[in-house]
Amino acid sequence: SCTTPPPPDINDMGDKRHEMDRPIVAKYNESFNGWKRETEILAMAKDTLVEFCKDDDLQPLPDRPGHAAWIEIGGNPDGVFPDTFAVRLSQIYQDISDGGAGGRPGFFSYDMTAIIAKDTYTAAYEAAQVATTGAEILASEKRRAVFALCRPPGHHSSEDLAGGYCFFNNAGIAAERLIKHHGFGNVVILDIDYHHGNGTQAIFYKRHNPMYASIHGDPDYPYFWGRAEETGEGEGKGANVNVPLPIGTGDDEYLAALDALIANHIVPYGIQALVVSLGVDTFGGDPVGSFNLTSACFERIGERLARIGVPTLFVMEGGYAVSEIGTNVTNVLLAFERAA
Ligand code: OKP
Ligand code: ZN
Repeated sequence: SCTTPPPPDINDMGDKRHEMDRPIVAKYNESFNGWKRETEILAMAKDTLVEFCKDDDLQPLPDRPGHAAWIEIGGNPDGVFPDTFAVRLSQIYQDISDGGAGGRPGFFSYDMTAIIAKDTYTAAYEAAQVATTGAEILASEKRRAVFALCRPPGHHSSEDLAGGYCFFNNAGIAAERLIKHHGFGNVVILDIDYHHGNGTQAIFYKRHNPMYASIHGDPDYPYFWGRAEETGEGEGKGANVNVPLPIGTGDDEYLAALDALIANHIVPYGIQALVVSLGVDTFGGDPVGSFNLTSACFERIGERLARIGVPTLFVMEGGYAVSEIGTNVTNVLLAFERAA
């Protein structure tokens, strides 16, 4: 059955971000191919923000409807959400200005779960900044791994569409940073959130670098994306890999699928850096996801990611079993460090 949890309280997170400035949880001294064997945990690292990714294709649209613009045209100040989605438009309507208070937000979103409240833009922007900072630290300080603790998440958002609690594609922006600013070839965005990252797939569908690879529940949200037949287009052909697994999937089947994905696609691709879209809503007790992974399984996942053997940026996505989310995330990271 489908229970809808309350959306993440973005304004609350905004208030807490200053208290969570960059705790470093683990350090190792040995080196890894000249890279520091150290995972740095970033949480809304406001004081260390680096310039936002300048690449045109990943910039948020300047006229994406914000909260202030919504109020100006008579929208409800409690939150921006559409009453119409501008799908299958005739050529006559190609501009956001054709929508009123209910129509404009529908031009840049595809569902009702990416509501924009007063401080949403700031929170989403800073989450993208945290991911970018993570990419910077990974590359310029040559870390073995960095964890960017981003909320709101990003993988359902493409360049110009918000949805699924996502506004800016944090992992995509970070991957682009590694490629365009640090010269990485063959970056893989491995999406282990329970849900298919349709936004990330869309952004990179026609590109060979980065590869997008996802293991996700099917059939489930976002419903119209994520089948195995979606393998990329043009230069991107073969660099999009979807592994849909049935509702109820447990540890053994999940790990077998992950092993196969790594061995058959990620290693042969010639991976040079890994960006993990780290959702832990695959956990059995998660109220939104419907897999059955145990907390111990997240350690097995961390070990496998470490054995890929490349610089790794973890970017937080989903995870809604609030009392277990900390254990499940740190299980991935600590097992990664032990195996690295
Ligand atoms: C965001 B992320 C449940 C509906 C849930 C939205 C899910 C967004 C998940 N019946 N709809 O990938 O964790
Ligand atoms: Zn998810």
